[in-house]
Amino acid sequence: MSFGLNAQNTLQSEEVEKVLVNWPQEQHALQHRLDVNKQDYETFFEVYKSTLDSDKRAFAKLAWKGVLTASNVDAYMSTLFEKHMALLKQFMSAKATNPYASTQNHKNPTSTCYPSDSNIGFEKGTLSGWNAYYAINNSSSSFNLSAPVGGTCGNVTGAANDPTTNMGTAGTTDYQVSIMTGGTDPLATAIPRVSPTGGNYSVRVGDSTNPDQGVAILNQEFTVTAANAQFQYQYAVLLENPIGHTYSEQPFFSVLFLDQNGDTIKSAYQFIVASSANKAGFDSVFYAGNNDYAYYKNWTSNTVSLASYIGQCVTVQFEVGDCSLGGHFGYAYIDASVAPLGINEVQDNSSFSVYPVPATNKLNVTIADNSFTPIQATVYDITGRAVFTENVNMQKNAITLDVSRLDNGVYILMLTDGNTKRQTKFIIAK
Ligand SMILES: [Ca+2]
Ligand SMILES: [Ca+2]
Repeated sequence: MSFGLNAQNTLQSEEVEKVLVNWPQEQHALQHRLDVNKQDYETFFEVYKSTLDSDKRAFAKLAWKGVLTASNVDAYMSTLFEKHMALLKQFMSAKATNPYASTQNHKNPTSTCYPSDSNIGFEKGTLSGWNAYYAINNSSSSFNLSAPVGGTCGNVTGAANDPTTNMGTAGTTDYQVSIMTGGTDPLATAIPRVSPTGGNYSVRVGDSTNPDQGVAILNQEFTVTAANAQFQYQYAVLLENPIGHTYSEQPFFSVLFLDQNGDTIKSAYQFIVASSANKAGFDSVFYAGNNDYAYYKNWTSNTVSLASYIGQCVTVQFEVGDCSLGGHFGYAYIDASVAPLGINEVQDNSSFSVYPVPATNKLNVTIADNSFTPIQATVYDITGRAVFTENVNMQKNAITLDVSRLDNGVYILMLTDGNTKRQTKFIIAK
């Protein structure tokens, strides 16, 4: 940013206007200087919007008062630019420590890997099948949660080792993780506490203002099968908006899927912080307790394909945290469901050629990729039921399966070499 000198040494109003109008472009220079991608930059801009806006107002004020002159404005803007650069660097550094970038650090001790999903939509009216934990948010310039305490919830409503908390309604006590049976959120009354498409029960994860720095974690570890390979979760979230907190210090909502090694499945990862009212899908509501606003998103649904993890014990984990500095809350309502591996979800592996189409008694698959030597085949019907599994022996880059026992229809063939699984569809017509 450079100002042309003018005779009076004061800034001309049109020059000030030009800077204000160009302010976003000035900010974009930051993005390019640090080579930050657009999505990260937009998140940065949302999270630090209050600081960036306030700096813009301060500039305008000083310019109009004549404090900024042609001789000092370039130095002022340069200092401001450096300040914003430092903020952006801090943001990118914090991002590098969140679970999206780091692996193996989010697996909590769970007692049971269920052979299939268990009470996944809470329709038993309990937390049976689920584990709940409580942790402290110690994040500062990077993400840091204390070691979570807790474990299986069993047939009771409430998280293990949860502190007693107050949740909106005077005189009531609640848990870090609680079954919801109806009603609306006490603060954002537009939010039903049970998902409109989630049956009779949902769950609330997190707390209001007490205790401070609380992080609630709810998870389930289960074996992915063709019958539950499409995992759908629904959430409605409320995150108070603290001014002047860094990215990693803010209340957050996070959904993680962990593979059998505890590594984050990155394609399914979601992390949301309270940021600005401009955040897509969010509305704001006044929170009298802190004389500020909370941002909320009403029930939203996401579907995650776990088709590549069939046979693995995966963990689905919801985490909702207060801010790390103290009094700002975060909590969410959550529900979940599963559906069979859908025929439409199956991406035919590009290295496979399947013939004949349709097949009658024999199915042949040639495999163009030399790095994949299948040792086992499993055939699923369209409901996700495994019809048969058998060992296969690849000869001349091809396998042949006896499919004479199958009725007419569309099927999914899953081949594994012991490490990876690949899939394709085939049709039987006799
Ligand atoms: Ca439900
Ligand atoms: Ca709290």
